[in-house]
Amino acid sequence: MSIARQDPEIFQAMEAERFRQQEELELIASENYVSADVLEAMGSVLTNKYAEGLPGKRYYGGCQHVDVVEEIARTRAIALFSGSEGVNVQPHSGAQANAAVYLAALKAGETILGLDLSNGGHLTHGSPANSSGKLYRAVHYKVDDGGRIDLDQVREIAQRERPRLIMTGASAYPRHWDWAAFRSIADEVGAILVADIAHVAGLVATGLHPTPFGHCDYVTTTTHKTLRGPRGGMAFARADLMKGLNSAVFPGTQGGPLMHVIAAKAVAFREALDPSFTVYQRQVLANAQAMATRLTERGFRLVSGGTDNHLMLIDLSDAPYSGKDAEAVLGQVGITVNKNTVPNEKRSPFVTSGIRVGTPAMTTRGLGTEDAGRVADLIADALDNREAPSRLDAVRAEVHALCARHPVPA
Ligand code: DSN
Repeated sequence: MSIARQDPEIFQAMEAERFRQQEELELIASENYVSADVLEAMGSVLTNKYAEGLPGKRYYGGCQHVDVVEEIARTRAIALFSGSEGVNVQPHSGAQANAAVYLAALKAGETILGLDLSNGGHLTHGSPANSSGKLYRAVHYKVDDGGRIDLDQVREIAQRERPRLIMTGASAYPRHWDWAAFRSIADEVGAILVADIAHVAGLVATGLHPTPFGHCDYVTTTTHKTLRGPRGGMAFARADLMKGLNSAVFPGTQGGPLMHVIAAKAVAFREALDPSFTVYQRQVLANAQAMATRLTERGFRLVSGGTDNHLMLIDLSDAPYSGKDAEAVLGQVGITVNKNTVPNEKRSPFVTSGIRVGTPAMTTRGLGTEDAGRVADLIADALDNREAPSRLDAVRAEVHALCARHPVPA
């Protein structure tokens, strides 16, 4: 690597990050490890190319090869999600995909109804801090006391507020989405229905989570969470809505597409079409079940009492420490999680009363259900002994040994 000689500061930071990823147990639910092939595509000469427009209709010359790449990416994305009709693979992120859908579907000031941020929703689903909450009038539904989406409440809010668009999907929701029920609510009030499946895309693609296709007008996702591709996004739409969506991506919200990332998306989609990807996703779910069971046995309360997907939320509202404290303690023993708000949150988003734990990354490095139960014990041991340095040292040693037995694949 010539960066090592030419730019040692950057090289050292990159190597330190490589080491961190190898030495620590990654339980952030939205992260994963890509394959060497995906990395190779991202580090390719395709980054040199401007290709504004779509395959066959570009604003630049010399696009004949990147056209092939983008066409393959689109074809594979459609093949991956049964029932999908059209896709734009250019969004640089999930946030960009959502911004493009809003631009395509809404006029400024129209109402969107999405899941409340502190109840597991996403900033781009109408938070006042995000353009979705500034350009549009945002109203929100919440989860019920059992931590599940209350469809009667959604219907009641929808009938009162008459949203032009209903957003579904979440950043921190451990249960299945009932898109058929949301479709009927959207139809009752004449709303457009959108699913943001960023978290569960890999599960949806493999039939292990209900699919929004056939129910939703638009579907957005990131490509780097359970889908295990490069950092990026994409947006699907019904065939008749694709022209508007394509213009909303470019020139509406983005300039030139990142062709190296689109190549990496295509490579990841090929991997996800392989039967081994379904085996992987099944293990992601089995590991989440094993962790949820063991954490509960160890006395932790999980929002909604468990999980149907790849993540769980540990509710620390009654604990003598915050989500921020828990994140820091687990960081000390080499377990990476993120603090997270929980329903009825009393603390600020910088402190929080919960942590979010997910299994996609640990499953990619080969940990199985027995390991997942043990990881839950290590989390519990660390939090229960957060003020006992020697106990934390012992947990850290076991985490390092576990990581050494399961190297990061790429
Ligand atoms: N930041 C992502 C997550 O962690 O869920 C959502 O965009």
